[in-house]
Amino acid sequence: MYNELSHKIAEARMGEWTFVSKFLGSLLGTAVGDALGAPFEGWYRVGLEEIESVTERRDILVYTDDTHMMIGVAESLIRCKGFDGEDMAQTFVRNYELDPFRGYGPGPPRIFRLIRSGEPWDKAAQRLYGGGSYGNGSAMRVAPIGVFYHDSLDRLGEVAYKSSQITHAHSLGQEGAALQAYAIALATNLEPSSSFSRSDFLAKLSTYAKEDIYRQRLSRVATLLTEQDKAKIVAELGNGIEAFNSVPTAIYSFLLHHDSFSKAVLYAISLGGDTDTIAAMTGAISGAYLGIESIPDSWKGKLENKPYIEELAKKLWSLKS
Ligand code: AR6
Ligand code: MG
Repeated sequence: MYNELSHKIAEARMGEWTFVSKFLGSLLGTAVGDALGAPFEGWYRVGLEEIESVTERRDILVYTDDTHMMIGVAESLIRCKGFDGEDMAQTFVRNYELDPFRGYGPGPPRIFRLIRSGEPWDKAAQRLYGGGSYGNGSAMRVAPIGVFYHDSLDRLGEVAYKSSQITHAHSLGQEGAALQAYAIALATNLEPSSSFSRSDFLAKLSTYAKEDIYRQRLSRVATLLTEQDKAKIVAELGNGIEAFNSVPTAIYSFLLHHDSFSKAVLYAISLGGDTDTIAAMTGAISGAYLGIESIPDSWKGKLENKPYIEELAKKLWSLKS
């Protein structure tokens, strides 16, 4: 299978290679952003030199639950050749049980136990936080859905909501996942060498958003693109663990530095707070736009489990071609 895949990729025409590169960029972009941001989770703000020196001193860039769950999303999409809620839920449970110490938020392990004891995959998450979680846990893992459904935006929305339903049933958690997936799909569809209109990008996302808090934050993203003061960015867009306090911030970080993967991801981390997740989501959008070549070799080369994540991205792509 893998040889066949390598052959197919080698034969891909120029235009197709761009898509392979974007699938790789978004999945590895998630993992690199997550691993780079992880040491700074909970910091108030982070200096750029600090991030670079800590990263240089590390031999392996170890990822956290963000990437661990993103891998589960990709595995299930590949196995089922598209979304299957039951399979994705069981994949999350299996992966968690094999490797539980990845820094999971408090909610998902409780849901995995409910599912393990027979609770249906689309019901278990409603039992948490009186109506479901609005944490960013379903948005942080959504890159495989964003790239896989980039050519079918209605289906993308439906799948993003359902995939969120497994662990994050609150409408704000679900919409956070759908907006992040939609931003990745839009970035996948853009030609990286040509300039694009940031206001068009935001207008498309705003039309897609139904919840007031997302519409309001997305409208602030446009005006804040000229703002230098990081305290103001955090005050207006957030840097927290809630989806509405982090998805707009990731979209902002991407748009602010749309021509550079490293600048976008370093900026996201510099804002402090939920650094691994905001950087993972920024990396997913930036990698989907700029492709795998935009991620510095010094980061890619040290990423834990890189060959496996690459294999998943290539398999996802090959299902589309
Ligand atoms: N009401 C009040 N607080 C809530 C609600 C709610 N409806 N929903 C979420 N929270 P959780 P995650 C708060 O547990 O989203 C890792 O570090 C509550 O404080 O569903 O998977 C990753 O790197 C809850 O504990 O987990 C991410 O940063 C918190 O949001 C993060 O965890 C997280 O929601 C992902 O966490
Ligand atoms: Mg986090």
